[in-house]
Amino acid sequence: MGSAAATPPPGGKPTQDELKRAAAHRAVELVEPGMTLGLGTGSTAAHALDRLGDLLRAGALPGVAGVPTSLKTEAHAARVGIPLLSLGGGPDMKIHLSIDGADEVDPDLNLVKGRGGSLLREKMIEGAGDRFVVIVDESKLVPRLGCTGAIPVEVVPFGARHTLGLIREVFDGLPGFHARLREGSEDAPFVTDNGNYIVEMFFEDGIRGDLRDISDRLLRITGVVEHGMFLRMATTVIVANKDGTVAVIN
Ligand code: ABF
Repeated sequence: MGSAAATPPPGGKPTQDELKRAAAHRAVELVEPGMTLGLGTGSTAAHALDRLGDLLRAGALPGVAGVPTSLKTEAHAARVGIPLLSLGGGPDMKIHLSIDGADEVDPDLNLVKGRGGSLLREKMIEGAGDRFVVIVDESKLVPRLGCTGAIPVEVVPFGARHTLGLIREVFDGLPGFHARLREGSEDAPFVTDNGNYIVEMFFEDGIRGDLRDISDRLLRITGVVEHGMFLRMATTVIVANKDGTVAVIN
């Protein structure tokens, strides 16, 4: 299957969306007939869904089905004709390959994911599969996690401001740290597909601390469900670069 390299318009550099599409198409080349896929969320993953839909409609990938990481992806997959399965949907159900975007990728292939609010289902599905392929354009590459924005943390709605206070207490000593509840519409908190809230943790100039230790300390806070640091979970990262090349990093 030919992949759509990030072909620039005549005389111009490829747009970020063309880069996202190139990375997504390269990932879809890894899909084989009969595979059950983890279907990611976000604009980069959306290109993978569209490509999969095209191939399925052309009869190229018989038996392929997907487990969506969000309600938005569920609707998109249904729209393009990707058969849907649910996680744990059968006694021998297994996920062969997940394809998803990310907000940040550090040099050790640790990820920030979930600024779109889907981190819990993403981490459950992508952690369950044999292979997790991350698709990004080069703007997502960072020296440290937290450089370009928040680390999202999913918390239960009950006592959410109390949980926010506990998170602040635990991490206040870290350089440039602050945290807030993510706002949704009408001054109400943002609500995830699972009915939970999101605390956004910010670290000025990125996290200068041990990521595994921060993860462990977060997950020990009662009221915290999960966070958006995906540590050493990616098996492959596909990066579409502005020069038109697509790098596959394993
Ligand atoms: C999703 O993709 C989320 O985990 C992440 O926040 C988002 C990145 O979105 P985009 O591909 O639109 O940059 O997987």
